[in-house]
Amino acid sequence: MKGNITFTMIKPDAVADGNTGAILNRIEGAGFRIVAMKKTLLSKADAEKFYAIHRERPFFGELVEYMTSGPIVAAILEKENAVEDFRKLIGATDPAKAEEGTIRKMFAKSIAANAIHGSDSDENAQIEANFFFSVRERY
Ligand code: IDP
Repeated sequence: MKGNITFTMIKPDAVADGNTGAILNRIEGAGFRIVAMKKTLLSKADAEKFYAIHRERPFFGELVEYMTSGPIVAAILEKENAVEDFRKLIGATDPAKAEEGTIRKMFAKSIAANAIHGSDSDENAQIEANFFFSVRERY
């Protein structure tokens, strides 16, 4: 069965550039409901834990540095088929390869500073949502 929630972060470059509102507008416009949301600054330990799966990748240090370079906006989103539909809405990891009209095509600067995160599976959506939000923060 397809899950109904996904997790997103508007990444430091997009928040710093003042694109939070425009990105949230596209997310809601695509039919996602915001279940929980917060603006926060990741510590190095937070970023290392969140991206632990990429620990051995050559870009890991760069990724942690970037994700801790400024505040992010984290949110849980609800929609039928949330994970897959949200990945379509944000587009490919590398904005040069992202389709027209996707959030990364519109707002990402590079493969590293790519504006937004979206969970890649229902299981990871739950893990990532639980990393940031308690049950009492979800409405
Ligand atoms: P995804 O965010 O589209 O799921 P992943 O492969 O899971 O892509 O990579 C996680 C994040 O790591 C990307 O969103 C991007 O910020 C960063 N990243 C991925 N590949 C590279 C790279 O080759 N150089 C620098 N950063 C990268």
